[in-house]
Amino acid sequence: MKRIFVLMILFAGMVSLFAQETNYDESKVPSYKLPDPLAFNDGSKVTGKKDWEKRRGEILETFENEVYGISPVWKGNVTAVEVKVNHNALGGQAIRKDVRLTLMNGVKKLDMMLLVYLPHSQKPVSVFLGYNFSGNHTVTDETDIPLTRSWVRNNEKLGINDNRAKESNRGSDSSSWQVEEILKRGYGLVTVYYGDADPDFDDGFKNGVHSLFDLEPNATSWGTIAGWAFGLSRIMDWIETNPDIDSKNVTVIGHSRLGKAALWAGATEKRFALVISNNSGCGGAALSNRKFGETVKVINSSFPHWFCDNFNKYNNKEETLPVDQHELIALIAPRPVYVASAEEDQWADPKGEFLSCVNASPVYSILGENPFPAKEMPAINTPVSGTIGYHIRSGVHDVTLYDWQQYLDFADRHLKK
Ligand code: GTR
Repeated sequence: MKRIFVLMILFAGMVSLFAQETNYDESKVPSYKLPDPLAFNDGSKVTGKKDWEKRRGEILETFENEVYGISPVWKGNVTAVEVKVNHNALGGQAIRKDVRLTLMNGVKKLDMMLLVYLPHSQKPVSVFLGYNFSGNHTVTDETDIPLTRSWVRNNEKLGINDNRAKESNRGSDSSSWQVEEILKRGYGLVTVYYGDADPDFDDGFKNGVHSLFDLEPNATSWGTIAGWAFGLSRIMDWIETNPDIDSKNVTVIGHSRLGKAALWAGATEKRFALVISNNSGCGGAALSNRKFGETVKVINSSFPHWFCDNFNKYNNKEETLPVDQHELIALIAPRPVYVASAEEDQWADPKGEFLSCVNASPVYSILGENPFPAKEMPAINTPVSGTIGYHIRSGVHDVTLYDWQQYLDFADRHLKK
């Protein structure tokens, strides 16, 4: 009884925290001045392409120290075992591989199970690489994809109440993946359950990829988003050794919290040729300075493990942030990046996501890339693109066939196939 009471008070506290702080009114967005990606920390200007690498280093370091934390340098190795190969997957449309990747750092090791779908092709294929939310077995309804053995979030809709994946969950997330469409367009897919890389709960930065290192936690310790990004880099290590995949044309993609991870992976790992952020919102593509929808304080309170502890300094003080999220996109330049919003996903601040593209554009221009062509939000379901692409789709927080069609078109325009 006492516990229920405490829980009720906690819940009421959370509701009032969110109620007080969530702004959905454009007229209440404070006036703000964004940090200039083309000005060095000492105030001097980036005058051309030659200055960019140095300025990029400054921005990256600030994001590491103040937002996502510092990921350790990887000196370990990655080995892979093809646990199962089916040349006749999805009714003959694809080759499917279940690959166990083992990350080893001295005696410490971590397994990640990859689900790989490749079109039948005479040459190495360009792939989309991204984490899934509920296990590889939820990506298609093939009955022999191993169920994840990792911790999964309890989910009433999926009937999960013991943090374990269930047979009945097979295919439950297939609409987010559109595997047939991807294959039809000549691309492959590499996906892995995000909890294999780092389980999504606060354990003081210890489990998942964190367990591969002996690091004392401090204010700049890498959070879970950085951990997920690190996992994507290790998958890239394996991709580079795989003759079936064109490692120079890998797109990293993620939805929501995993969109934040995809952007940070794209920023920290230049081997990713193209980056896609689907509805990534606060701490992803959305500008923090707008304080619209989810804010820095709210995200740090709900998900203390996603960012480094220093990020808490900016709770309700976004205007003091030395970086904002347009600079996260700028870190990906000159590589192509696509940001997608959804009209009913106001929590993720679609306009803030759009404005990040607008404000990252000068960096693309100075590097000789096509500028972002819009200054005002485009109409619903009307993509705009230069080397940065953007759309706002009708509907809710999700990844849909429409989103995938835009990503595939964008990849066709920017990648070599
Ligand atoms: C929400 C969170 C968002 C977003 C989302 C998701 O609860 O506030 O930042 O990441 O989860 O990942 O689905």
